[in-house]
Amino acid sequence: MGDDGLRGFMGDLKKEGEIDKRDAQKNKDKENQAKRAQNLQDQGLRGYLQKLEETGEMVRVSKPVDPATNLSAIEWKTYDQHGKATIFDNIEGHPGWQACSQIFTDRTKWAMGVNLTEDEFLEGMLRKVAKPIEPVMQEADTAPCKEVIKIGDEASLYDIPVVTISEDDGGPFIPAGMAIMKDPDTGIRNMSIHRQQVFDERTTGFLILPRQARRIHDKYVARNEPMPVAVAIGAHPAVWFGSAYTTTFGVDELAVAGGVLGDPIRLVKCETIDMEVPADAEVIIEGELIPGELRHEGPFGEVPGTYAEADECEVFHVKAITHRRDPIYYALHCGAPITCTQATTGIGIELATWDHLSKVEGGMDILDVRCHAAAGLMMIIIKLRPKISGQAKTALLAALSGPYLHPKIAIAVDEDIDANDLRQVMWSMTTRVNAADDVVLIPNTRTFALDKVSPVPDGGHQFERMGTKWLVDATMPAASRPDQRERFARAMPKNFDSVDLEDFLPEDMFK
Ligand SMILES: Cc1cc2nc3c(=O)[nH]c(=O)nc-3n(C[C@H](O)[C@H](O)[C@H](O)COP(=O)(O)O)c2cc1C
Ligand SMILES: [Mn+2]
Repeated sequence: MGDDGLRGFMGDLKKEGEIDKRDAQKNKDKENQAKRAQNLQDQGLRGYLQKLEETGEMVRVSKPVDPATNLSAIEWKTYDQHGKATIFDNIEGHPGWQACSQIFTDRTKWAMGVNLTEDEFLEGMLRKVAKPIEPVMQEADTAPCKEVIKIGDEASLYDIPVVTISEDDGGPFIPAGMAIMKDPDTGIRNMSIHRQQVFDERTTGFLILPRQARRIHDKYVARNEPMPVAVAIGAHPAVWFGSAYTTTFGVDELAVAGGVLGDPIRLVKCETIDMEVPADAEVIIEGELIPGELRHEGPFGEVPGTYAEADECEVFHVKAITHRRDPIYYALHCGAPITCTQATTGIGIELATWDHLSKVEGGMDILDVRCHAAAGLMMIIIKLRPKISGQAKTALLAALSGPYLHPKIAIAVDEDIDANDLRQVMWSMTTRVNAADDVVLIPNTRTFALDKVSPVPDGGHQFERMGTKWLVDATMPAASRPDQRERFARAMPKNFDSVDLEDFLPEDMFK
């Protein structure tokens, strides 16, 4: 159709008032879209933070804080001494930004984040994880993570309140980036977390341990092509879980996140790379890794609570940064326990172990699994009701040869013990353990890559550690021996179950 023809057609429409109607329809569509956007389920971090604040699980810090000198100690001590997460709304040098920390430090907070009760947490999460839901695409101009877009030289990591975390860290680190990349052979996405030491405005380190992300990176190196990576910071707990969870190679962790959320994760296209990112994220950093480029990085306070020594790692080049207008930076703490770092991987270890144990001996009475953040992920407690003699030891052997290498100490406690309460675990270890019978050492087995006390075998890589696994059976005699079992009952106060403190203590203690 030529110009004249088009004008003629427009003229005809105008005559009938069609254009006005169409404009009205367009406006209505826009309104509906905005309404739909408002009705969309929250897939960001904010709903969760609000919940934490409303339930008293998080404190707000409005006095000025400095990411380079004191933010880290404030959030760590706040959790250590008060059991609470922190949100900072007055960060020196970063007007308009907020930062949150210690938000996933225990099962109480995790359960709140994924809408489960603590009691049903492990089974509930396994049910969700088993049903991944593929993400869906959303228009970029409706995405909160695109409210501010900075490309190329406009983008600066110095805008973000990146924290210098532990005393001897090599510099400020972004430890909570959810890195989304694609397998170049299949185009299937992978999401995982990789610490990034900030070197300058547009360059960071990018540590890739030998897991799936490393497998994908190796493919780009073999092709001699740069690897595009989008790093999302601050999203819904389900997305955070997905990024830390190890699933089958080729399963998109954003689909796992959708399963945990019970709704498809909405994604938007990146500005400078062929990648999709969660629309509701707080911050997105787009960039790439150049094949073969390595740079000195570290030291860094790591999961066990000791330092990973300085070494070489890959280099990430920033191409763009997009974020919300009033962004909240997730200043995750990695270092001496207890932090989100241990408590996030800990959830994965608990789930995998629970699942693994459900198949041992055709199923046992497993009641809880706790991978204690306080022990740097290297200890796991199995709570079970041993039906027959020897069963606890079988469970412990399985727990030490599950999908994760981290636990080197496994302790079995009985049905009357709270596996989350280390005081009760210790009590079981003194009153129910005769070490000659109940402790077994298994030397020369593989241990956690960052467990410094486990030696590296001759000629091995620093991450190939070989140490001693040990199991401790702190259960009572099995249920098949009721007479013997009774001898080990805890001497609890008279009418412990029926006496209610609220009937006797001052009311204000229960507010
Ligand atoms: C807080 C946190 C920080 C992590 N940092 C790193 C890291 O720097 N490098 C790394 O390779 N893995 C790191 N991980 C572990 C991986 O993100 C995790 O194992 C992930 O599931 C691996 O995914 P993949 O199997 O798809 O590669 C970290 C995990 C957490 C929870
Ligand atoms: Mn993966």
